[in-house]
Amino acid sequence: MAVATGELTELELAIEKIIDVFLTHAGKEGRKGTLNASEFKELVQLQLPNLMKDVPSLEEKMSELDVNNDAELRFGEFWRLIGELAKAMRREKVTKK
Ligand SMILES: [Ca+2]
Repeated sequence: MAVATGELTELELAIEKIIDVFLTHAGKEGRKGTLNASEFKELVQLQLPNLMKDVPSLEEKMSELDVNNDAELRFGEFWRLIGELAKAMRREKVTKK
């Protein structure tokens, strides 16, 4: 797949934003490319306070996402969360109509 050099579309920018947010938080401590528990917690508090306000335990959520059980979230693991939140958001939009 070609890496875009031209001006990014709205959707492309949205994807890029998700990656940027992940990398910013993942790079704060420990391994640069993965989120540890405290990085994950901070990312959720700062960037997902509305969509994740009903999640009872971030520790549980994180271990559910951490499929290889290394106590870190790789981008692929984090991406599952984005997928879940996107589905929930879409459902809400549809039912509100
Ligand atoms: Ca992991």
